Amino acid sequence: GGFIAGALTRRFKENGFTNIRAVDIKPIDQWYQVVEGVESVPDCDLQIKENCYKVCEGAVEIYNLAADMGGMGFIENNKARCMLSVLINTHMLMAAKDVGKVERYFYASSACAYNTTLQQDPNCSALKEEDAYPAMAEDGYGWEKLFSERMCRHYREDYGIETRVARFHNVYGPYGTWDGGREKAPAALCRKVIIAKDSGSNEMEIWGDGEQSRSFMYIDDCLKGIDMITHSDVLEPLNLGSSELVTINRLADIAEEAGGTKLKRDYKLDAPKGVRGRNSDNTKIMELLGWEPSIPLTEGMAKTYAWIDRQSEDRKAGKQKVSCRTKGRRKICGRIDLGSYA
Ligand code: GKE
Repeated sequence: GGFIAGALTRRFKENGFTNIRAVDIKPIDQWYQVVEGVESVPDCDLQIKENCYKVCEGAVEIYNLAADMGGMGFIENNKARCMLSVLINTHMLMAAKDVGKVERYFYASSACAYNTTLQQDPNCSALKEEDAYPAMAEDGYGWEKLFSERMCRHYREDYGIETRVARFHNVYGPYGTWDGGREKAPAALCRKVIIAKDSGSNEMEIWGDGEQSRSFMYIDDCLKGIDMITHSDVLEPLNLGSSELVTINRLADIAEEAGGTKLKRDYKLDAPKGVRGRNSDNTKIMELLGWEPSIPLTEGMAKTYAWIDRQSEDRKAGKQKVSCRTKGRRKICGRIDLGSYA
């Protein structure tokens, strides 16, 4: 029901796979994408162990992209809540071992697992996989990701669950969260340009001084990377990110170019900023898989901007559902009646 998993579900369906089950805590009307012919299981909180056992029964491949997370605006203000995703990751591995017929188990880790002391300069050297240790991960969210990576390794060593792990670097694209507080910078800046144009305010707020740097990976590269890593023999966590480093000011330029405008910038220095500089070193994925994410940021942002612009128009016309935000109620999903979902 989320951004990346929804896109992955669609990709697998289009590739002709069957017996696909998509699971999310959100009610179905808040799913980013509902794919015809796929068993969709809404209202299913995977922090609850019984739910993991229900949805993993008989599974041959498991892709665990479930997490209570978001952009810097969310994870900086919900550190304890982000760590509770360890319940999802623990229960999903237990279920994979006890009730799955798992040949591959993919776990979505994050660049937030990297040592933050290496990310204090916008001209930072790109992060290599070994830079996660000695550990000093992003508070809350990053430490949970690092812990769950290690749990994946030990479930492979001790129980033979063939786990594979990718560290995502800021994934963006159509169908991603674009407002409501969990959005990341690419979607946020597109939205701000659209609103500035709409309202005639001619101004956009940017968190920080805009000189902080990142790389941003388009969703299609992310999907290809997940498929390749899951079906590879790469046992250790692998970077899955673009190596195109840009400042947030440059990202804002690209959002303005997509909107055909130029705005005054209002820098909010006390807003959530995360690390000063972060980029993906793709030496290892190139060496081991002969591929790296390569969709240019200008190309991905043009598609993302156009999609958010349509969503914004739909909402103004009263067509758009509420911004995708989990209401936060924890529920046990009912007995899965395959007939009713299939
Ligand atoms: N979200 C957001 N919204 N960020 C903004 C905005 C805005 O309106 N304006 C400027 N920024 C700046 C932030 O201050 C931060 O320095 C940079 O853009 C990127 O913020 P982000 O996209 O929210 O998230 P980060 O890359 O810092 O961290 C994210 O990294 C991912 C993995 O690379 C995490 O929040 C997770 O989503 C994930 O681990």
